[in-house]
Amino acid sequence: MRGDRARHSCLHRLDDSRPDLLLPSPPASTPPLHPADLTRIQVVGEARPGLLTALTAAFRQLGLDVRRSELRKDADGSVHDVFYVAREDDGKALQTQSEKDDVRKQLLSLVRPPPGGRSAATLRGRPAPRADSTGTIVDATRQQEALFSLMDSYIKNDVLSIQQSIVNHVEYTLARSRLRFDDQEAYLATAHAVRDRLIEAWNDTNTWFKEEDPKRVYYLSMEYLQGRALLNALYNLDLEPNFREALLELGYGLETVAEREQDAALGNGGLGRLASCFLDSMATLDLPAWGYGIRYQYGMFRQSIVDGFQLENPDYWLTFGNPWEIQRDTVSYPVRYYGDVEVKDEGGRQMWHWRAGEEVRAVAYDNPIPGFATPNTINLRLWAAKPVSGLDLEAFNTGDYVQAILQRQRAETITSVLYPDDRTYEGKELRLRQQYFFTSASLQDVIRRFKERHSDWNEFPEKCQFQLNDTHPVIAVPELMRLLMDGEGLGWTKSWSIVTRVFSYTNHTVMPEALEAWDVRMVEKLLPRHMQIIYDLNWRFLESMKRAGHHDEGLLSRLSIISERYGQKTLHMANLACCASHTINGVAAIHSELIKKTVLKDFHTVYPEKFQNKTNGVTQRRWLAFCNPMLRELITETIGSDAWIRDLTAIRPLADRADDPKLQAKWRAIKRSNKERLAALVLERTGIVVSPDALFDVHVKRIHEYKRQLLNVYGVIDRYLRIKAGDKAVQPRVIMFGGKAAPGYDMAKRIIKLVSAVGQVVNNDPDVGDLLKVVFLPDYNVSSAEVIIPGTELSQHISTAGTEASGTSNMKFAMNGSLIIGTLDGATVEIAEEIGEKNVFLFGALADQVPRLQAERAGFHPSSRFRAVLDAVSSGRFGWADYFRPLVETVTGGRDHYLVANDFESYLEAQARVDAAYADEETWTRMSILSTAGCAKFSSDRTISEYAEDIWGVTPCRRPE
Ligand code: NBG
Repeated sequence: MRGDRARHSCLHRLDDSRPDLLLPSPPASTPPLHPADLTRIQVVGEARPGLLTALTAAFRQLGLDVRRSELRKDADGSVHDVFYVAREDDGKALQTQSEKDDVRKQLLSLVRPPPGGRSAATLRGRPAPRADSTGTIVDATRQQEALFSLMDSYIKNDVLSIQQSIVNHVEYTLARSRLRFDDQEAYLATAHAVRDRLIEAWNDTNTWFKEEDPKRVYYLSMEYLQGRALLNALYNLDLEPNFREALLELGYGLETVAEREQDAALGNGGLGRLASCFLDSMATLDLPAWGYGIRYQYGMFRQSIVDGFQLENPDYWLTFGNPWEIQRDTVSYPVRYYGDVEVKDEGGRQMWHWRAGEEVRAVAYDNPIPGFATPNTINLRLWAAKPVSGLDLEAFNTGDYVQAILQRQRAETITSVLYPDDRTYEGKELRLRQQYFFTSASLQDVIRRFKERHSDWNEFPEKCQFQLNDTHPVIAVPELMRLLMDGEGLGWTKSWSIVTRVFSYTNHTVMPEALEAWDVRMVEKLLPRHMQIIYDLNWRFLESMKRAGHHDEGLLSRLSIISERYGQKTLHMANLACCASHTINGVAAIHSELIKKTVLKDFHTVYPEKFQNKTNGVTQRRWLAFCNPMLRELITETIGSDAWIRDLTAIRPLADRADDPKLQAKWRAIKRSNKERLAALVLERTGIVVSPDALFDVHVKRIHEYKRQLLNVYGVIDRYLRIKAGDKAVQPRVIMFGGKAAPGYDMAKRIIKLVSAVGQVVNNDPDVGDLLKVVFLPDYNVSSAEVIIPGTELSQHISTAGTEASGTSNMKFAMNGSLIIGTLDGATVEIAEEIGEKNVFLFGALADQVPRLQAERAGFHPSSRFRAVLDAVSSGRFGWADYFRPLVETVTGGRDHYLVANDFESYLEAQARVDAAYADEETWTRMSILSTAGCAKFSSDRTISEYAEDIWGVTPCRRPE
């Protein structure tokens, strides 16, 4: 049961001055039972993977403590297992017949008859007489067995057992002395101890899925922004208190140890983090789901700020090894590139043979993803590229041995680095190689799994669904066609009918430049067979459109998967996705409507029924319950239940208490304490001292013009100018920025420099003091977000309306009681609906006004305040006037595509409302409580349930506990 603390004893300190010198002592609270008090249960049945864990779980559920077991597996595939059990509570054996029947029934449901054809296992409790080996129960009372140990059940989770796991890993995994290990080693050993427990759950879940063979969903994503795993796993497995205590007694703080973990940053931003939240929800909801992706050796670059400029440092996150993954050398598939295609007549049928020019192997690395309050742990399978085994003798024989080795090594570069551009698309061959690499390996893996149980391909769509996370994995479409036709020998029609029933596509942006498109010549060279399939597919698709009555040439050419301009052909992945997918979705209501009118308009014309909305969500576990433990306790105490951690709709009643002064006081105290933690982070990362008395105003996300960090910094300058002009009545504020700029994104980098330069001036101006501080927090990532978000009072989501598909940090901030200043864009629209517009500081042009305002911007006259801000920048008040010139020019002279000047006045006015509200503690706290209470909709559990129901048609598959 959750929350049940296992009994424990501990490792004693021999000498307090040497906290690392430890000696085990026997468990205190396990009374040594006389064997006569035990019941002997014998199980005879067919051996199968997971049987033992299922049996031990069943014992646990029945309240029976297995004190000893003897396990035997025979060559004929049968097991003869004997368990000696006692009641957990009073230690007595099974007393009544009905108790025994219960146990018998439960265990029998898990056992199949042994292969020899004998009847199913018979189970009887004491005091049945000991029987022969036919599988009946033997009375243990007459057995004189003094010493016994528990073997082959789940690893125990009492504090002592945990300590032993940790110390064992120090010695046997890390090969360090158990008497001396540092924080880093403590982390690694702890992680391994958790991993052992995860693997049990993960193995059993996979076995269960295999046995049940449900319809499964596979999430295909180039990015996963997992962040740290340790605390999340401990909370999800309900092991946090015992691990905390175990470590404490060993002399280590859980938080300190957890801090040593490197973020797994295999993603750029929102899209990758969404994939990670989805995995958490899929596991928690018991869905038979797996994630597939790439095991990059270098994740998202680490950002440092030197003299106000962004520097990119490589993130070689695997330096100290990664305890969370399981390398599976035996799970590997060939992935091929280049070469040519030959067509042969085979039995009157044309068969295509791709003679590839290069082959690499995709090797699986499995990452267990535990669900919360469920025994299920699902899998994130990431692929790494390795050279093919076996030597290319020809190359080696030509004499250039070293060159031949280097050539082989090239394979590994495929998965070496994550592309750090989140939106701008560059047609780099390596990226297409990556996309093909992971989708091909994933499809081969799924097909292998399918074929283990099935031979009828018609069943494939009933067993396998694939979600395409943006256009990145869309090359999976022709790859599945190829695998079915060239690999499995299916015809075109049948293959296409399968393909169109298994894929669905999520669009994450309306920016046309982010929709991937490839130079056909490049694809032809890299994947010649796929390009053939795409040509064929496109021709058939356009013919089908004509048959369906679409004859408009313009429409047909816009639908075409391949376009041609000035003799150059381009392959449009979004078109391919739309034509093959049974469902297409946007990620917030406004976004799903917009794509129908803009980037996917033509597909909406021809396939209106394919379009859906699935508003994004975030996992309230990582993003509220775990990163904000004090607020978790307060919420639970206030509404009298922690059910909201599993079902966020249960948080709604919190709203009824928003005016309660006692709750408000506690609410404020928690925010205060989280602000202090954030202030400490600011000091550590920037050397800037900020006062927790000021309003903490935060703008963290990727730096992008459409996200309008420029609007914020111009607002900061206006505030500074007002203070300088003598307006000292302003609300003291700390304004923090954070986020990475794509390395080649010049404007974004200039914005970072401008923030730093403004901070330099403002923070050192004695006229300003604590009235205003401006901070650029370097290296924003998942784990810093876990500190920043709980400590924030106001967060900014101020993209030009219609440009942010959804946003997900808006949800995280609101959950943590941060108020939002924002435009009616992305999911902020729905957040405002849920928590009430008057509890959100909304401003700016609406999405449907934006196109007109953009068209009219040549005639727009900015306000005098806006002009004063630009003058300050241009005149060099913050230095670097030349470097900042493009930042001024981009919002003047009729350019200002993102309407910074247009929205400026309205933004300042909203900020003035913020100041006024903040001055009234009660109003502010009330709004803050209502923000948290209003977030029920924004759990990724809700989002994933909708995908499961409306798109994938998959249902939960929970393994028995
Ligand atoms: C991003 C959007 C966000 C959205 C996330 C997750 C890309 C291409 N898109 O608004 O910009 O929240 O996807 O859907 O990264």
